[in-house]
Amino acid sequence: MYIAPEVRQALLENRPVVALETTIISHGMPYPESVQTALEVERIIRENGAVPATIGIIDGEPIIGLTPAQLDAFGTRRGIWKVSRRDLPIVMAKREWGATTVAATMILAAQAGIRFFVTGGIGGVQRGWESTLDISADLEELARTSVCVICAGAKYILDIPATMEVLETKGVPVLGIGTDEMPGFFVQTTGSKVDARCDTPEELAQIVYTKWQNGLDGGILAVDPVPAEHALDRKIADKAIATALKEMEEEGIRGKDETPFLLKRIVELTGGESLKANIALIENNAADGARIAAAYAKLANRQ
Ligand code: PSU
Ligand code: MN
Repeated sequence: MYIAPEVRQALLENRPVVALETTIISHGMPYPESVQTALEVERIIRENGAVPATIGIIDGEPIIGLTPAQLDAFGTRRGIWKVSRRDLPIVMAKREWGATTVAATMILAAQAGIRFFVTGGIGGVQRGWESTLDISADLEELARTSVCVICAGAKYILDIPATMEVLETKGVPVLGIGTDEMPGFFVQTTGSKVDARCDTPEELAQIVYTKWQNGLDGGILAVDPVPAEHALDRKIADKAIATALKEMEEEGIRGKDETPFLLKRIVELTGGESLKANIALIENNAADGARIAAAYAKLANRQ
């Protein structure tokens, strides 16, 4: 593992650091918006008092804190693996390039000593899980790895009530950032309640700190709805999603290819509106994540 000097220094001095993933760059958004957004998100994290550390695997080596040139390569290079927990040893041993999902980014962040991680949305329980058992590895990782993930919820095309049940079973607190409801990625609400609402970064950081301070290992999910002015119109979203799901079925797309396929088709079918929502929500999450990490550092450094 290679940790960029700026990130290493911040960790040594117990200053706030926020991890970022690369799957969203390589498989979640079109180029060049993918890389432009990645750079903007890093800027917002700095502006709000933390050091950004985008994580990816280059020639088999996990890199904690990619340079702008490396970020660009994650947007343009072909054949980059989408890496979740099970893929990590394969990509590392084969010395391949890997874009890390929420699960893999959590693992590498925790190994580097980073406790906060900002992304767009997490994977969850897919509809039809009763027959396919398609449940994102992101949920299992939240159960076992002590990182707080700040995002805009999970796509509401997933089975959200089932996703919330899995999070409950696995003991993952779901904290609403200024909201009582689980947001649905590019829409603001899903009808499922969060476990607690937090109206300030300090309030949220206090719960995170209390969990880990008391031996309750494992992840925490902090969710903030997409800003209202960028939320997708539900009717337009529903129509695009129905079409994309039908095409996915017809083309026989399965497993790890599902989420990238759906995200790409929904961008096309909404005439780019879902991409605008995706960019707005991750930028919003970046500000939250940096502030929460900074509030946590204050608590942790008191001792
Ligand atoms: N959901 C989104 N955008 C994304 C992803 C999920 O709205 O970019 C990415 C994340 O990297 C997440 C992964 O960890 O997809 C989940 O993939 P799967 O559903 O195959 O577990
Ligand atoms: Mn899946």
